[in-house]
Amino acid sequence: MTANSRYRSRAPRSDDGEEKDYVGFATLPNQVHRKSVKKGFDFTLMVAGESGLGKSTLVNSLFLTDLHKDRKLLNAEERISQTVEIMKHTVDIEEKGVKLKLTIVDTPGFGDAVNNTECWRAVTDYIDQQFEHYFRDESGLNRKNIQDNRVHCCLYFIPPFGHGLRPVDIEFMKALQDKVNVVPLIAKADCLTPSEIKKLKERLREEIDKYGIKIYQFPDCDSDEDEEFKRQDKELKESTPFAVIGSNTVVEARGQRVRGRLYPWGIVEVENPAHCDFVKLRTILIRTHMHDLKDITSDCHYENYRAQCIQTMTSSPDFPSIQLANIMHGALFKLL
Ligand SMILES: Nc1nc2c(ncn2[C@@H]2O[C@H](COP(=O)(O)OP(=O)(O)OP(=O)(O)O)[C@@H](O)[C@H]2O)c(=O)[nH]1
Ligand SMILES: [Mg+2]
Repeated sequence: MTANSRYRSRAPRSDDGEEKDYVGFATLPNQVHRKSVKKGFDFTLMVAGESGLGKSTLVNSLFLTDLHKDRKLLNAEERISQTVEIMKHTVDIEEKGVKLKLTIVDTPGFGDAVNNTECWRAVTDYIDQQFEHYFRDESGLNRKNIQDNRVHCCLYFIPPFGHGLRPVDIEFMKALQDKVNVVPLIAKADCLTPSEIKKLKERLREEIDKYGIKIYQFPDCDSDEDEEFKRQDKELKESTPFAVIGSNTVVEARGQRVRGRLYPWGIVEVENPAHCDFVKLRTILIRTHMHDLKDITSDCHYENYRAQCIQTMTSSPDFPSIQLANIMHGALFKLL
C-alpha cells in the first residue's frame, strides 16, 4: 500500500460509498476548535479612571454577575463602596459548553488625593508585574501550564461633565497606551442628551487624534465579508468612544425586568441601544474582538516588554549565560 492510498483510505466516503480524492486537512479548523473548547478561554479586563465614574458598577453590569457578592453587605451605602486598592476578581462563566475564565481588575479611581501626579503609576505597575510573571514562567522549566494573567484590555472612563479630555486623562491614557489595549468610554452617559453625547464623542475623537493617544484600533473588515457584517462593523467604529451607563439594580420597564436606573422622570435601561452603547461595548469585548485584543496583547504589548527585558538583561556585564540560554529556549518555544 502506498503512503497516498493509506491516507486516502481514512478519508470520509461519500454516500454512494465512493472514495473521494480527499486528504483530510479540511478538518483542521474543527480540530483547533475542539482543542480550544476543551482548554477553555481566559480574558482579563481592567477598568481605570477617576473615582466615582461608575467603574465597579459597569463591570458588574457587563457580566451579569455581582462581583462583590461574597462580601457581607449590610446596607445601601456600603453596597456602593469605593474601591481603595487594586482588586482582582475571577469568575468562571460557561455558555453552551464553552468555558471562559474572566478576570476583572478593578482599580481605585484617582481624584481624591490633593496631588494626582503619576496617579496611573499603580495601574501601569500592575500591568508590568503581570508581564514580568509571564516572562519568568515562559523562561522557566514548566512552560506547559503557564497561567496567563496579562491584562488584555483596559476600559478608561472619561467624565461626561467636561468639554473633552483633561490633562490627567491624556497623561493617563498615554501612560497605558504601550502596555495595554486602551478602550476609552464616556461614563455615566445618562447625564447627557443624545446631541450632547454626539458632540462629546466628536470632540474626544478629535482630541485623541490631536494628542497622539494610541487607543485600541478596530481591525479593518475583510473585503469579502457580507454587507450586514460590514454595516455593523462601521456602526461600531463610528460609535467610539462608547457612552455607557451602569447599574446594579433591576427595575421593571415595559412589563419586563431589566438592568436600569430609576429616576423620578423615567427609567434608563442599561441594555437599550437607544439609551447607551453598553450592548455595543459588550459585543466588542465578548462576541467580536476578544481574540484580537488577546492577539495584540501577546504580539505587540508583551513582545515590546519582552524585548526591553532581554535588552536590559543582556547588556548587563554580569548576565549569566544560563539565563540567556533559557530565554533563547523560550523564544524557540514561542516560535513552535
Ligand atoms: N448616573 C449614573 N450614576 C452611576 C452610573 N454608574 C454608577 N453610578 C453611581 O456612581 C457612584 C459611584 O459608582 P462606582 O461604581 O463605585 O464608581 P467607581 O468608578 O468604581 O469609583 P471608585 O471605586 O472610587 O474608583 C455610585 O453611586 C453608582 O451608583 C451611571 O452610569 N450613571
Ligand atoms: Mg470602584
